[in-house]
Amino acid sequence: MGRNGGRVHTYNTEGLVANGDFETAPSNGFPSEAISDGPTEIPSWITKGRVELVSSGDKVSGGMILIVPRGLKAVRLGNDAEISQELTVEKGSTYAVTFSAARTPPDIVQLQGWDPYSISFEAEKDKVPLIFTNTGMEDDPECGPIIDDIAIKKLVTPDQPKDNAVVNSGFEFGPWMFQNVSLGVLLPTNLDEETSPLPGWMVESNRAVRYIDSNHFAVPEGKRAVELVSGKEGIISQMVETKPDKLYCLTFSLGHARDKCKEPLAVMAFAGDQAQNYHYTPDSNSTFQVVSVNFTAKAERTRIAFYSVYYNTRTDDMSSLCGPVVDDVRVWFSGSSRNEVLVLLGLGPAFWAYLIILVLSWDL
Ligand SMILES: [Ca+2]
Repeated sequence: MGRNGGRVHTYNTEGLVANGDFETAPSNGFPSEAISDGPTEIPSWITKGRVELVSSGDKVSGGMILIVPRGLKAVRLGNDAEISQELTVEKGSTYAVTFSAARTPPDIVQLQGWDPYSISFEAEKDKVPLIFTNTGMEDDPECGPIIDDIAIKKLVTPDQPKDNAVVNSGFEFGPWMFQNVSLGVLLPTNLDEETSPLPGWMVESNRAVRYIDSNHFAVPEGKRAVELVSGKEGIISQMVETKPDKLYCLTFSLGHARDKCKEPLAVMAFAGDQAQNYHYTPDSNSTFQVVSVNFTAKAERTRIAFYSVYYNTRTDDMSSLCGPVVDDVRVWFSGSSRNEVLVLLGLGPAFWAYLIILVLSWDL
């Protein structure tokens, strides 16, 4: 780890940044419950303004007891306060930063007051500052945001398979997720079009979608999927390569995350000249169904996009946002034999491999 006196580069590539969970004790110990007047020392971080280390179990505004997602400590940023540290990265690579944030008093509309988020950036230098600033001006300085669990992951864009025009079709490539955090990660609107915490995909609306894992949610394929939690305001999309005037087939898994989300669940799917909504009506033994849409491409690139038709909430608290799950998105050239493709799709996902080989051979 470069502690032997040599100048060994330690790249931040995956996992917590230095003291990203704020559990490292300052040199003179953690401050006592009484708020000290002096600046708080937080190992590995540079602080500006009123930054406090808070502890799980502390009383926060409104008499609520603070619960920290992992470990015992987190930081609260007062008005205009800031924490920063320098990350060592690889110039030209894209990274996602995952962090948990809560507002005090906890907003009951949010899940348990805490939500993990992820944003992405392309490294323009080998050293980049990571800065969290509270730009809010609260009347009560105790109402500043609390931040915890800051992690980084270098993003890799997967190779595109020959039989599918969709990049990262199963959402398996994405931001860092903590194994024991059960809330998924919210992906807000992309800061710029070029980078996304979900390689290949864009969150192009003003509300977030949730990236979920199979440890805590029902996921149709692999270990990751996307839950559309913000109705029409949470849109994921991708531009896929197509040939104009050719017939294509879009298929995707439409599922229930098994997170007590109140039905009905439905997605609106867009592909080329098609825009249709699909209700979740699976077989009794499954948490998802496979939906297919035939469309004609109009250009060299075709936008495929999904949003939730409804604004769903969980049945247990009637306030936490949830929604339909989308996974395993595929687009392929379906030649001219539209009817034959439809018949084969009716046989279900077990025949995927067969179907794809068949379509490719038509293409030849
Ligand atoms: Ca998946």
